[in-house]
Amino acid sequence: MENFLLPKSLLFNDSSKPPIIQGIKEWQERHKVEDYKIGYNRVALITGITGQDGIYLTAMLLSPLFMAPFVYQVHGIVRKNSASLPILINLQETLERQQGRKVSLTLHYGDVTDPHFMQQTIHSVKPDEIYNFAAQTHVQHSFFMPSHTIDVNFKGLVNICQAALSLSFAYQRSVRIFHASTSEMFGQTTAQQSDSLMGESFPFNPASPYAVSKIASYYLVRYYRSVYQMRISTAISFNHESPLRHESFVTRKITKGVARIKLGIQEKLLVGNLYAKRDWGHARDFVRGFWIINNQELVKGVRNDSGIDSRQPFEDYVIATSWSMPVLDFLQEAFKKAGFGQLQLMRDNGYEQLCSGERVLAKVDPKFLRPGEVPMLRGDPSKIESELGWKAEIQIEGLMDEMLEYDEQVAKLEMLVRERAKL
Ligand code: F7E
Repeated sequence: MENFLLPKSLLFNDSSKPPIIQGIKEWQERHKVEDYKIGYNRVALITGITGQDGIYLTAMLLSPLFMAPFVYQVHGIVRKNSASLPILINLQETLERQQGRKVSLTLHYGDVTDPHFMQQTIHSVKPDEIYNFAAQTHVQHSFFMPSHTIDVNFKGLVNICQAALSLSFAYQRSVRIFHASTSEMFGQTTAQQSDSLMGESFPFNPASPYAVSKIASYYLVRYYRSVYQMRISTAISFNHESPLRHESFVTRKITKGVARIKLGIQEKLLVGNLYAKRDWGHARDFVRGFWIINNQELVKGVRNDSGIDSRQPFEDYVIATSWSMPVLDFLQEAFKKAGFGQLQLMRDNGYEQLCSGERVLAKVDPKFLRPGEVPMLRGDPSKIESELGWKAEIQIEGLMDEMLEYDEQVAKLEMLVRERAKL
């Protein structure tokens, strides 16, 4: 039971090792590159470590068979009231049991919005790599909390960059910084654009305070890179999900709801816009891409079988699967996989509802409709595929299966707890 909260995809083993990391080892042997030139012992600082991406990246960096020849010490910034901390602790204990030794994970309690805290933490940890995931990431919440969204998402990054800059002046240490950007920056497309895949040069047209905050941060990354030659870059990530996705996002809300409805502990799902299309990938694939982007000069050197050219400015990359699906299809497919038949879409009081025979399984509730919606997002990952050798390995089918299986286990546990409470 103690491994219960950890999805299968969270365990990174040798057999799933990406060719590029294997390639680094072979390249190093062929060119007799010594460890100290690349720095195989790395210190990583992850902000937002208890979120989905923070947990997946921690699991990856602390899996030595997967990451070899790199050995990581991971530091994470945690807000005092983070609800996902038990999953991270469970991960740490599981890795330590598997590896038969302590893994190096240190948590720092604080917040990226506090410049003093960030300065002090970055100067004491002296990271080689920073991954900035700390953000108010919920698009709908950003309509109700625009100032908070812009504070966390933009000022948080300013504080990180200023602290990293002062570290580099004080100790002549350059830190690589990865910042998480988003496809929401592309926003609403025109009729002519609506069929195009969205690549790095696709125009921005934000439709929420969240998207605006991320566009400001995107330009901040470019500013630090061009003015201070910082090794900072960003991934324009399309939606990425997993069993650890928070249930306020639509895929997890659906898989969790479907599992609970199947077991009879929930009557129906209340959802918003069923026609928005999203390019849904797996968080496990995305964190692999984040590491590759943050090590892009090394990865390019290995792929070209040349040296490492650290004078090249860092670049930004889109990460996506290039395949998209409407929310309605995800919803119907999830119910079908859970064994519900005769699915049909009906209307009640002007809103859609999904029924199985007579039974209403899901219903549109206007409170989940957004003041500004992004109807369609589909990314073009060709630049990261051709330049850095990244490719999505898990498709939507595998993602949905894993999420449904996990949520069925969670729902069974919930039933057990309810039964015990009755005793
Ligand atoms: O919504 C529609 C909703 O909240 C997806 C974040 O990681 O990805 C995520 O943002 C779509 C939208 O994700 C419900 O209107 C329908 O069209 O799962 P979501 P998101 O807004 O796309 C981007 C790339 C980010 O960067 C963000 O940080 O689904 N939808 N019914 C619903 N959405 C929610 N949340 N709940 C519903 O009931």
